[in-house]
Amino acid sequence: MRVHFFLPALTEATSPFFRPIKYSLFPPLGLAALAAYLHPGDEAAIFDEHVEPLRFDGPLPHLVAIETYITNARRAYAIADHFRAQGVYVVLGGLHATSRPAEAAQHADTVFTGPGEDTWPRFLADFRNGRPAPLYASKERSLLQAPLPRRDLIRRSLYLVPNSIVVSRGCPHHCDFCYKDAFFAGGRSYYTRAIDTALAEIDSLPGRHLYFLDDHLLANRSFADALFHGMKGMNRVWQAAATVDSILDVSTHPRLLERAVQCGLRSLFIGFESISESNLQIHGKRQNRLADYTRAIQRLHSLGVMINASFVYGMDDDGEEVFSRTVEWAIQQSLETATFHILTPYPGTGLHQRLQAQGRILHNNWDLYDTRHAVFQPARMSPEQLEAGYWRSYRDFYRWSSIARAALAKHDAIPALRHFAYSAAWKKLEPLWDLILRARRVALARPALEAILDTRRRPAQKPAASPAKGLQTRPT
Ligand code: B12
Ligand code: SF4
Repeated sequence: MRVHFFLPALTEATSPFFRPIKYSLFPPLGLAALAAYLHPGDEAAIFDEHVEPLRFDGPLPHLVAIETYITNARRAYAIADHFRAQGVYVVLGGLHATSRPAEAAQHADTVFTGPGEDTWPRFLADFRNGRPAPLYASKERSLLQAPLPRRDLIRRSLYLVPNSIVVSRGCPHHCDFCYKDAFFAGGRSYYTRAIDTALAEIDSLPGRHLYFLDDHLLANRSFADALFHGMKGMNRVWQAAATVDSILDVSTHPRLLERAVQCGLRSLFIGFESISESNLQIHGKRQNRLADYTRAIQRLHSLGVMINASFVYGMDDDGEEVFSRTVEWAIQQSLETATFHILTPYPGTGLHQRLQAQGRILHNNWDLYDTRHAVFQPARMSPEQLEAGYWRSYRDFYRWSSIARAALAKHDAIPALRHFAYSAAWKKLEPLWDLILRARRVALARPALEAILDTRRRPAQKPAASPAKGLQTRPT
């Protein structure tokens, strides 16, 4: 059987004028995970439109499987229609198909909702027997028996970070704007791989650099502890994501963070989301307490871990002042990089239900649900003000003078230099990234990334800035 997997791109990623580096970071891991369920005699190929134009010549596949996100849904449907018109069996899955199965069904022979580890092998058996169903809804969630992704189908040279990896799925928290509760509805919404398999996968990856795409790598502290224990001595440098409270939590495994650093943690993505306590409460971000922010940042910095901070604009407590306040706060906290997002009500989320009930959703043009457009009516400003403030934040945070101020706030030469180099490399060198991508030479930048990540002042031997006992946060 010949199976073709597609990750369609949103329009911006294929622009002939400018290619942002962020679309050439990670390979389509979800599709590689699905390909692992095929028989050895099957012929499989993965096509990622973010990194190369799709070609529709060559022998027709027997089966086409397409991953949908909200922003690539329109393109996914066009590709699906193209193959169906030629009689090819087409299936759609992923986040958007999960939240809009009826919409996806207009372009597919079969639609999948939720993660694919339980439904996809069932479908394959049904398909081979000539009895595929129109809908497969995931209910039994586990990674314990899941095979490792078919990385042999990924062209590593086209990605800056080919070693992306997920060792868990979902997250134990319930922020109302997050994709998570909608995607994992109907079953468990947080689970991990077996430690041995996770370590075997890590060990199989060439090079030094890893990027864990897990929503919250520290969510299960025993799992994380065993993982970091096993990674010791592997000589890796890695990046990941975690929540504010997990940085300060010393209730169990009090030296978890130190262990993470020992085995290569160099930068962490943290969803601060807002510096308004009221916003955090409205959106169910209970694991974030404003009072903890500075201590969490200081703890990470004292261990030599850089922070990629994420902020969301347009929550109900946000007025026009939110942009300058947030950017100024981020600079003063010496945050290395920041991503700003416009609050986006993905279908199926609690946020979407609330805004819809309030009549505040402006349209369903999924192309614009890209966290850069205001697709709803904000409470305290106009959609135009929200979009303008969003773009201004990027300009203000990544000005040379801001980068220098944030770096110098470290009061230490090596971390300040690393901060400067890392931050400038992401945002100030975008035209250079564009050239590198066009020349298909992105892999050449990998050693530089590893070197910047690994340049750090070693933390002192004594426990670095551990939170005071009386100020412990909740367990995750
Ligand atoms: C890595 C990543 C990216 C990468 C690359 C994506 C890639 N190469 O796969 C980059 C940087 C390019 C990216 C870009 C964007 N992303 Co992004 N990204 C992620 C992230 C962090 C991890 C995805 C991942 O690899 N997961 C692990 C794999 C194993 O799981 P998976 O891909 O979901 O696949 C499983 C299932 O979905 C299912 N499945 C998927 N497809 C199919 C198909 C079939 C047939 C079947 C049976 C099953 C199935 O089975 C797979 C195995 O279980 C997610 C967050 C998350 N945790 O999902 C956000 C996320 C997907 N991104 C998001 C967004 C908003 C964006 C951007 C719009 C951001 C921006 N402003 O630019 C862009 C647009 C992307 C686009 N093409 O439209 C949102 C999507 C919201 C939504 N409802 O669609 C997420 C959920 C982040 C968030 N919390 O909001 N992203
Ligand atoms: S902590 Fe992050 S991943 Fe978890 S529900 Fe909240 S936004 Fe989603």
